[in-house]
Amino acid sequence: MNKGGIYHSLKERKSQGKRSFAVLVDPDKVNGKDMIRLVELAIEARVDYFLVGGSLVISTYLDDCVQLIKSNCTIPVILFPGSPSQVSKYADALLYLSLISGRNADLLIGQHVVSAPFVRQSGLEIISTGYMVIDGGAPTTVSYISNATPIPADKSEIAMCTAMAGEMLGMKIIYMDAGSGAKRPINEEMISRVSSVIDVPLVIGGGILDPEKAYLNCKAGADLIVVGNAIEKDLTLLKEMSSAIHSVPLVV
Ligand code: 1GP
Repeated sequence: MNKGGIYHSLKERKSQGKRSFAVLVDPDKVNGKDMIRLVELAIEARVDYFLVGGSLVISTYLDDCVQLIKSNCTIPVILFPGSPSQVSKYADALLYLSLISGRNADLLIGQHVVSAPFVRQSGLEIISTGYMVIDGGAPTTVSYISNATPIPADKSEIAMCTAMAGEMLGMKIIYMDAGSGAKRPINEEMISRVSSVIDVPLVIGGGILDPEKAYLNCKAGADLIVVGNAIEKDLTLLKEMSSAIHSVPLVV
């Protein structure tokens, strides 16, 4: 895929009113055999993207994991790094995350400054991402590690203003995350209100366990749904999840 191609594809799908589905893979949690099975099922289910990363990737498997996916399918691989070390030149793109819901300068810009030469050298397509952590009912790894207070789930106004600010600062996508394994995924009211005030693609993830929830999130305005844990536990969900997301009526 051309440089810029992933973002272009996301924007294109959005402009056609299509919703997209990404499966999140944590390189620490999958072995090679499981990965190949996951890729086979993802092809069958017409998954749109793989996201690879995690808050605490402690393995050296990142390159291997990305290469394994790339050598078995054409589904684009986007890095979702939990730390600046999670860069693999074998991926197609990288979400360059700035934690705009927090007030931790290091995660807003500090780590970016340190990793900038390395990230640029990777040659990856860089997608600047306004990353917003929303309270999912339990402290998640991301909120603990980032030492940042999530946006309360019932404060849609804060989420709206944060997303607007991110877009006006030039971020190409907004990612609202209740955190991996969240007890409560992001509610539709917040998704709908945030999506109504931004034009860039809106990514939603964290604690989505069933196809119905994914469908409702999309109807509320999510452009890209990210699911990790639920798929890890039950691979058969892939197909249903994907069909639900892709069956949402087109909105242009
Ligand atoms: C977390 O949005 C992702 O960053 C996915 O969360 O693992 O709960 O699906 P889950």
